[in-house]
Amino acid sequence: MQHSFRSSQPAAVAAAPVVIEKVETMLVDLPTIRPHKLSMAVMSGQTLMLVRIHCADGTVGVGEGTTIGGLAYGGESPEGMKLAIDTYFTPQLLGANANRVAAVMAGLDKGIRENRFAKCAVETALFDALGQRVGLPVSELLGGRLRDQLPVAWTLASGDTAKDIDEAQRMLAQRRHRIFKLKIGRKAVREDVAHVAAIKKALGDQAVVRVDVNMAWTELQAQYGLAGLVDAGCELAEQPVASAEALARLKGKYPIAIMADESLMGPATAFSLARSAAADVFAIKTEQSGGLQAAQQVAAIADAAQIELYGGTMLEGAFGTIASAHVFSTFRALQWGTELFGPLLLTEEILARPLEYKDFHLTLPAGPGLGIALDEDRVRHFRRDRTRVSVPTFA
Ligand code: MUC
Ligand code: MG
Repeated sequence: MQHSFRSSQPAAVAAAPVVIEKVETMLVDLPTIRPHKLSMAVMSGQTLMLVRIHCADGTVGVGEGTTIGGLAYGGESPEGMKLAIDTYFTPQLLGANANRVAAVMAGLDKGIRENRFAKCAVETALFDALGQRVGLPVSELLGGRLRDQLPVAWTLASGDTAKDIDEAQRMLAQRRHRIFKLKIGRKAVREDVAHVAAIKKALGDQAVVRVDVNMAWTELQAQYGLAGLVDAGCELAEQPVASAEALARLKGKYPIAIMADESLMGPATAFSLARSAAADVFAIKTEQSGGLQAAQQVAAIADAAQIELYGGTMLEGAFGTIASAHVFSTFRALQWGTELFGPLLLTEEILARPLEYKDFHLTLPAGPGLGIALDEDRVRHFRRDRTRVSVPTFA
C-alpha cells in the first residue's frame, strides 16, 4: 500500500489567493539621542517611511524604508520612497495575490527599475502579512532561522573622543554592546587614527574596536590610515575608500580586515566584489541589497567566495531592524555579528512592546510575521502629516 505524506487538502496559501486591498505610506520623524556624525552627514533625526499593506483576509503587513541623511548616502530618500510607492508601486500591488510574495516582487521588478530601498520595504510588508497568515516568523518563511539572538555592535559617532569613551563605557556597564564601530573620515587621517587609538586604549580588552570611513579616504590616505589603525589595535576597516578597485588593492596589505559597505549594492555588485577579491567581509544591508531575498543571495555569494559576513544597518527604526534580523538569522555564518542598533539611536519608541536588547545581543521576536506591532498613538503623534490627519488612517 502506498502512503502519501502530503495532505489531501491543499495548503490554504496555495489554494486561495488573498488579494491586496489597500497600501498606505507615511513618514515618521524621530529625533536621535545625540548628533550622529558620519563622514557625509550629521544626523540629528531619522525619518522612517512606513508602508502598510492591507490584505483581503484582514492581515496587515508593515515595512520600512529608511536612509541616512536624506539623500546623503544614496539615490533614495524616505520622501522619494513614499512618492514611488504611492504613484508607481500601489497600482501594481492592488489586486495582486499577497500569498505570492516572490511573484509580486518579480512583477514590480519588471515595471520599476532600481528603487531598492522602496522594494525592500514592500517585500518586508508582504512577508510580515504572509507570516501572520500562516502563523510563522518571517525568518522561517525565508528558509529557517539558525539563531534567536544576534550580537549587536554600537557606533560611536559623537565626533568627540572623551564623549565616545564615556558612551562606550556606559554601553559596556549596561552589557548592551562590546563591539564598537567608530565613524571616522571627517578629520585629518592622523587625528582620526589618534582618536581610534585613544578609545581602544581606554576600553582595553573589554571591547573590540572597528572603524567606518564611509569612503572618505583616498587610496594614499588609506595606506597611512590603515597602518595607523593596525597599531591602534583596530580589527576592521569598513569602506576606507570609495572604489572597489582600490579596496581590492588595499585588502591583504595590512593585518586588518577590509569590509565592503557602500560598494555592495545587491547580488550583482557582490558577485563583482567577490570576483575581484575586493573585501574580506561584506556588510550586508537588506535595503542596500534590494530586499530580504536579495540579501540572502548576497550572503550566498559571500559564502561561496569565502568572504565573511556582517549584518549591517541603514540606521533603520524597529521594522527595518527586525526585518534585517530575520534575514541575518538565516545566514549560516555571521562571523562579525551585526550592528542592528538603529532603534536605540532614536529617542522615541514606536512599538507596542520594545525590542529586547540585553547581554550584548538583540533577541529575535518569536511571533508570526515580523513579530512586532506599532504603537498606533505614538505613530500618529510623530507622523509628518499629523496636522492634516483627522482620522487615524493608520489604525
Ligand atoms: C554605515 O555606513 O555603515 C551604520 C552604522 C552607522 O552608524 O551608520 C551606518 C551606515
Ligand atoms: Mg558603513
